[in-house]
Amino acid sequence: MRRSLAVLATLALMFSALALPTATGAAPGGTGYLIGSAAPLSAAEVDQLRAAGAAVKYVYKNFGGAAATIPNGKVEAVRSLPFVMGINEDPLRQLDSITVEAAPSVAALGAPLPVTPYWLDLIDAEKNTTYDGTGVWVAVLDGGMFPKWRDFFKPESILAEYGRAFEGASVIGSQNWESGSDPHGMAVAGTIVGHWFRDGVKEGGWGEGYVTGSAGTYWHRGVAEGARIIPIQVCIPIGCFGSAINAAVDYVTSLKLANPSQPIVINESLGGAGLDPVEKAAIDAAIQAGVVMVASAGNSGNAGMGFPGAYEPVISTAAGGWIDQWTSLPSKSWYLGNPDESIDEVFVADFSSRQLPGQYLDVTSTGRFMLLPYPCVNLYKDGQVVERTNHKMCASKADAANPSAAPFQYLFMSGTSFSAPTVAGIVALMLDKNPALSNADATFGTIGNPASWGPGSLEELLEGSATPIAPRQVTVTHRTGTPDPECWEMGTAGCTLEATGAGWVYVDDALSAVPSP
Ligand SMILES: [Ca+2]
Ligand SMILES: [Ca+2]
Repeated sequence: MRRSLAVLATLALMFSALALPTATGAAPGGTGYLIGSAAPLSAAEVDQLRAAGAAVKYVYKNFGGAAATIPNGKVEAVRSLPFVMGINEDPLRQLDSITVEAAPSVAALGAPLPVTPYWLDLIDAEKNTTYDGTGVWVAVLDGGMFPKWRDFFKPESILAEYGRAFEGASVIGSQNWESGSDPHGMAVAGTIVGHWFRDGVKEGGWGEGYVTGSAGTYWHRGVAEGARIIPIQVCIPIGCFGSAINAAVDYVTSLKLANPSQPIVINESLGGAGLDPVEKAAIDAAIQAGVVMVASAGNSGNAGMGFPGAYEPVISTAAGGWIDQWTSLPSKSWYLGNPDESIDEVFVADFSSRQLPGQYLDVTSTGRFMLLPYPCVNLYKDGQVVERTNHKMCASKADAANPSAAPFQYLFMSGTSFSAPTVAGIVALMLDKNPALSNADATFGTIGNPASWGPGSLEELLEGSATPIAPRQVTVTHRTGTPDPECWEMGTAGCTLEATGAGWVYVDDALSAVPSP
């Protein structure tokens, strides 16, 4: 099954800037499928799949199932094999960012930003000076990174030796995580471990002026700067195939089983409709092995959540922001503003997916207008593309030596794509305090009965620490300066659905909830 075409159209526009490292496309004469089985397949069973006509791409190691391209006339032969429990088209997930807001490449070391970005203040990151995620690995299943990722990240933040790329069952060609499909994965990683930020109008995209007030290269903090990112590419410009995501989850599960005392988090800032049986088997194996999985709720508002976020053993994240966003237009200085220490400073974004029956929305965190690495995409101003950068090179930043490189390196990003890594970062802090925490004790139930699913103990600690967000209607400011009405969980039409889960996650409260080991 294929996912939302409307989202695909947007992504096609966004991602047209980006050259794939190799040609990709559907395999001739076949469609990608996920093939379910009760247990990991034996070599003899894989041989039977091949004899039945399946071009097997992945045989999953830690749970039952395989991914393959199968010609239309052979599907029934594969389905009828005695060990095959089910067969479904490879589901296509989409990244949960929404269109971009350009801000000001990065080079040498810089000073820290003069003050904390608002969104870290909004989650009370400043109240924790004890834990930074040291010792925790966060696998970012996303679009990979651009070759110049070292311009943005401290080298020790990225576990390059564990970086991998997995492509969908029906995709021809091989990917390389360092030649990623889009900058989304870098923005997600930057949320967690921080990034270098070069504040300058030349590279700053839309509008004039500086975020900081003066040009320069600054260190832009992340939620868990001691954590280390495992960059894993599972997405290509049209989306993220379930077969590739499952292969990545299987890979991370193997890492965990080989290093049982190593705390590992998976972040999936992506989603789509439905939960495939092989996907559930992959997630269950990972979580039972002690990997903590965090996912975006989705950006579909009242249309409801995406999976895997809606599956209860996964920690799902809604997105909110700061009520004072963009109030200092045309200056971007609001970004370094100082929110009051109150839950009333928070609003819930209208795009953030609401919880529908059979879905589990857990917590809310920042996912609105976060300044993150996002080079080489089309840029928007007031809703319109103002400059296409798809003729520009993405391999290096724009300077005198690289005049044809795309000048725009940072964007104000929004989406549950960024509330998920905010929470993944907070989970990394919790695991820094107590590496034994996990959701391995979650209730996994059966796929067709969401009532049979239950959260694990780490999720319960996180939710128990969250601060409820009262139903409310507020008018905030959009980046264009126009009023932006927002409402959630009220009687008002369009605002009735569950939007916040257990509430807003504060770093200090989440850490206080963690028992010492
Ligand atoms: Ca604060
Ligand atoms: Ca959950």
